[in-house]
Amino acid sequence: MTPIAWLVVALVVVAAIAVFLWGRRQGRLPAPDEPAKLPTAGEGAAPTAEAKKPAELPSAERLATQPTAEAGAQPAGVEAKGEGSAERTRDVSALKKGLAQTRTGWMQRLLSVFAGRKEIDPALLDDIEETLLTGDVGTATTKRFIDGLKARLDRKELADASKVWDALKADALTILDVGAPAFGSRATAKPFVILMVGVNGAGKTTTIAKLASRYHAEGKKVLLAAGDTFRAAAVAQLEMWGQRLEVPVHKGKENAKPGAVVYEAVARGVAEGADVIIADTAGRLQTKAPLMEELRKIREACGKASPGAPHEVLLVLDATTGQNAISQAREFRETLDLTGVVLTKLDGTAKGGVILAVADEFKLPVRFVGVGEKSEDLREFDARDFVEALFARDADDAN
Ligand SMILES: Nc1nc2c(ncn2[C@@H]2O[C@H](COP(=O)(O)OP(=O)(O)O)[C@@H](O)[C@H]2O)c(=O)[nH]1
Ligand SMILES: [Mg+2]
Repeated sequence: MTPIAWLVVALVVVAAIAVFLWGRRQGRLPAPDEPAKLPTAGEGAAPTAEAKKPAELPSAERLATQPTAEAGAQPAGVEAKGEGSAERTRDVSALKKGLAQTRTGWMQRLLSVFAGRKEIDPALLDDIEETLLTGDVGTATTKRFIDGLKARLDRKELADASKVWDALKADALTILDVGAPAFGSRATAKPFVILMVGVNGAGKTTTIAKLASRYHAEGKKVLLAAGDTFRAAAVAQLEMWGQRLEVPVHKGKENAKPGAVVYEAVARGVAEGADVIIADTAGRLQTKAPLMEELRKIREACGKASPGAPHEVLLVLDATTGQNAISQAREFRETLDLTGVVLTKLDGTAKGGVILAVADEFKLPVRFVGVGEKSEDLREFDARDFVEALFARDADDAN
């Protein structure tokens, strides 16, 4: 070859490498500011082009590959993201937006307890205690925070008020990181079966749609089970989402029992080679049958259709219901072997402290938090990101 031909070949190779690197960089860019909004039940059934396109979501693969956090070890996801990584910064700032009400409401109030205080006077702990209680943290968890502060004071570990703030933040992280195996650590099962439970209006169906959208965008074969058979509207709502997300929904014949519908759905998923099956359930029954009994049957039906299923049983709790969420968790946990909690509508509360109470009282891992109605507003829970976002002060934002 002539020198000119060599030069042309070299230029082509350099250009190809540049295009490849540019493409990879594009793939890593954050989702656009205004991504597709998930359809709501009231929006009519006609699928729109916008809704058909799955919203850009963080990788569901990450759910399955996160390292298992052992009790007392670093919170899940720390190794996956790395200290100060761009991904962590992005997650924290998105969470801050979602937690805006809590941050400007309850957390601002907590921060104001410290304003102008350098010394630690006896009234400081009283003020902190009162503020924690107003944020839905609950009496037991508030006591745990205050006892922790007192013990540090006795050990003379807290030189000034700012150290008290840091101690609260550290204790919040300890409470939220319950040391459970990462979500999806059993996602190697095929099909991976998720059972969604919770009272009516908590956000089960919306969360299912958000999760389905996430897995679908990852190229996973998803099947939804319409296990909330007691309200025709509930089945219709799930079907509408299925249409919009282009994900099949298995529904039963009229008057079919929810256990039977979920059994059929899981069996169908096995036969069709589905990767993920997400089952919706009722939150309240019009019949005399007790809800918990029905849910137990649904759970058993999953295992009959696919041994080992369900791999995750997620309790969906509405953060705006405060201490009610705690009594719901207590009730559901008595009957069902829950594997985690989804806390929805954190964007709709100025308190937000209930998340600490749930994690502390039940030692149940929070798997996802809902901070809005768009698909990317379902955020995979990371205790460190969450605490950073919650305890961020304006001064921290300047960093
Ligand atoms: N703002 C906000 N609304 C939510 C969130 N999650 C669910 N919702 C809304 O809560 C309402 C009830 O949700 P739905 O999924 O039907 O509850 P279900 O009865 O448990 O299935 C719907 O209007 C949802 O759009 C969230 O994270 N933030
Ligand atoms: Mg529903």
